[in-house]
Amino acid sequence: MEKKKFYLTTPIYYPSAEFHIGHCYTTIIADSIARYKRLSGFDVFFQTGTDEHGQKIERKAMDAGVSPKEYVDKIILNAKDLWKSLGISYDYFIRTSDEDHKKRVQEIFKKMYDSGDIYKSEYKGLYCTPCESFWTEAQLVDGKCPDCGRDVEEAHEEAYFFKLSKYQKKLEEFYEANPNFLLPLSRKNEMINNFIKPGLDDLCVSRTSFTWGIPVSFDEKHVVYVWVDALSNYITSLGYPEESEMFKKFWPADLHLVGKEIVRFHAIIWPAMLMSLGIELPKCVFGHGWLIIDGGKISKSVGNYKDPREYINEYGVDAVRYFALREVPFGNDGNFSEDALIARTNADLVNNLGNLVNRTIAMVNKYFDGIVSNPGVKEDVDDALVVYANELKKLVDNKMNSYKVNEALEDIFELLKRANKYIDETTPWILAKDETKKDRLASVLYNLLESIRIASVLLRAFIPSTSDKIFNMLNTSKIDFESLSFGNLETEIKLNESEILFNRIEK
Ligand code: ME8
Repeated sequence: MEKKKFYLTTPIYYPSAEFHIGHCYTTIIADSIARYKRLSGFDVFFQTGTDEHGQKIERKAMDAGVSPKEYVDKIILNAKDLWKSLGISYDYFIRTSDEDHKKRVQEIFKKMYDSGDIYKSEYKGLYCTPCESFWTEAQLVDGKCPDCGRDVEEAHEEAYFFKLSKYQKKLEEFYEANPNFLLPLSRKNEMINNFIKPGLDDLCVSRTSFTWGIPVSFDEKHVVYVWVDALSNYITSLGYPEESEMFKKFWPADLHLVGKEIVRFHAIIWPAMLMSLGIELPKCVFGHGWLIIDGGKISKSVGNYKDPREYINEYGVDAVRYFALREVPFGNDGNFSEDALIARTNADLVNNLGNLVNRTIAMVNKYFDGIVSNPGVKEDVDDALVVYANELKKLVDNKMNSYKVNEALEDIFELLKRANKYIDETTPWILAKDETKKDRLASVLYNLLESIRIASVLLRAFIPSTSDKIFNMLNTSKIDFESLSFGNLETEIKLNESEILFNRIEK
């Protein structure tokens, strides 16, 4: 049977400065969803990349005394290294400076022009350069850009426009018919009530004031508006507008994961562009909240952050991944601090997971020379553990299907909590004193190992290197989704040396 496909994307980030923990946040979550989908049998295409054009980057490069391409190349090299150190398993990294992307964007622009959805006129308005966004007077907050709070500049120039207004009604109908297109639901209401219903203005989609961009193929003094260039990445990477196998197989995207500040582009402009091109819309846009430092958004331009690799080096990759995935209810804003990361690591990874694994393995070594067996001596107290472990796959699958990543992790850690409690309830060290209880003792330890294994199989999506270490200690090959029912751990095998998974972090 052919596997079901799953195509998911992160935003393509601006390589205007080095990436920070906020970029890691989206990318780690996307990575975990990609890993989870692969684990549960999907054929996954996971894409990330960089959004390289526009005046902001042109200016930064000029300030640094290098060409825009040289400027971004260096940042991208570093970003790829960061993704490597975080274990990001992307299938494709798109750069908007790629030649085939540029050619395809030109074709997309031309298609919309030929169909009459793009026309030439003159633009007058207020432009926020850092955000690459035009605003109307009414949208400003205290006279400043509503997204970043900085000054806007008056701009007017000959420009091409996209007939966004034409798609207002169609967008409303689309939202009506696809209630789960934009998640969480609070963002959908905001889009519909604050943006779509009040009316959509046509969108200025070309610029003549700078050159670092993709030229309009039939009018070369214009470059394509950076958001049209950027949004197109989700289809140019698949070969669109060519008739490619990749496009046929993976489009429409199943999930565009984005931060809440760019939901507007993904929930209005992008769908309207796709309607204009006559191709299907993505299945879901998820607009997550922000990581906040000291009450403010982490920001490249404010510079209130460290290189994320410092956290990885200090606390380990899985501590950083786990924090990003678990700390903040997905969709909400949440605080990032090293104290919070330390507290989370100590409570969950050191206490619940690490101690459980090391204690259990130590007991199997001590009482059975490391040999696993399952004589099957049951008691009522086992039920709370075994029944839950068997249900866990379904629980996690439900949570992951609605992208409640932090709740999926909570459910997995509930199994580990129960296993810790089970040690207190069954007191293996007391069973060990009574020779007649030997089979019961072996059964108790088997139940613990099996709970650890089941949790670790699911944790492969989230903290993969920790799962690998655990599988190695358990000396098991039962690590896939199909093995997720209680009783699959091999018996009569010897455990490997145990290693400490997480050290308690002292501040
Ligand atoms: O917007 N908390 O690029 P960008 C959580 N190029 N997520 C954060 C964050 C924070 N504090 N800061 C950044 C762009 N992010 C465009 C996108 S897509 C066609 C074009 C994440 O470099 C979050 O995903 O400004 C946010 O949407 C994205 O980085 C913005 O990255």
